[in-house]
Amino acid sequence: MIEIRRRAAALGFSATGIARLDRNPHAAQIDRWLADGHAGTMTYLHRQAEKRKDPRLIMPEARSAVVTLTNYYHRADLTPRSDVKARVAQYAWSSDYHDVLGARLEQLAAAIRETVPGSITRCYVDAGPVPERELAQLAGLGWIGKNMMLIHPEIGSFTFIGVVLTSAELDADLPFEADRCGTCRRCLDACPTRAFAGPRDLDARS
Ligand code: B12
Repeated sequence: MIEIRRRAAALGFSATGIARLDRNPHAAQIDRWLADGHAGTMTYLHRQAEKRKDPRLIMPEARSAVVTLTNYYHRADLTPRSDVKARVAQYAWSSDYHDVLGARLEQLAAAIRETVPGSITRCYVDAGPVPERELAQLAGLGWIGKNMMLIHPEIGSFTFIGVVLTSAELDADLPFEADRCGTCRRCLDACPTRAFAGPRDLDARS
């Protein structure tokens, strides 16, 4: 839907794609990850599992997901310095993204309702039971790297994902099928807490 993409770009989203809502094709990965205890103390992830495995359960009227990326890369000098004891991740350098993107997503949701009269919408950024990376890959926005990050081919992985679920039947984008990580494993080896049990398998207890 060209109009929805145009409105999303005007609102400042870095990229936008559309996915049809279906059962999560990687539902088994969620079960395995939880069974291995890799969610640690995040017990809410166990409670939300059924909805992550089938996002249609979140909002029964929903047919499509409009998925947005927002670039938060700050182009800073990231060379490790011996005089610095602790570093703050770049995603936390700006105002709380839940507030900033939540408000922007509400504006996009209004544009969707305007474009498809009678449709209903619900916005999510990080806090809900939505499989956000999965939906972003299905919406053609990038591939899921070995560090589990959604990687956009041009913007990279320093992005927040925001999702509007809607009852509107929108034309979906093609999923991003390629896995561009190949044999590279630099992210796995660089992880300072050795948190990866393997590719696409982060143990949050590490
Ligand atoms: C719980 C959580 C965490 C936990 C656990 C992280 C994890 N790897 O699961 C902790 C606290 C550690 C964490 C850390 C971070 N998080 Co976090 N987190 C979440 C949250 C709330 C749920 C993720 C979840 O369900 N994990 C369980 C796993 C099993 O599911 P999954 O990550 O979606 O992975 C799916 C794919 O890997 C897929 N899959 C598996 N194999 C394959 C193979 C192929 C070929 C394909 C296509 C798919 C596929 O199956 C999985 C299930 O669907 C999401 C928001 C959301 N609602 O989804 C944000 C989210 C994933 N986090 C985000 C961010 C920014 C971060 C950090 C970078 C923050 C920071 N700097 O510290 C780190 C990155 C850590 C990492 N490498 O994953 C962003 C990621 C954006 C992006 N570009 O990917 C999200 C989407 C929030 C947002 N709205 O922007 N996070």
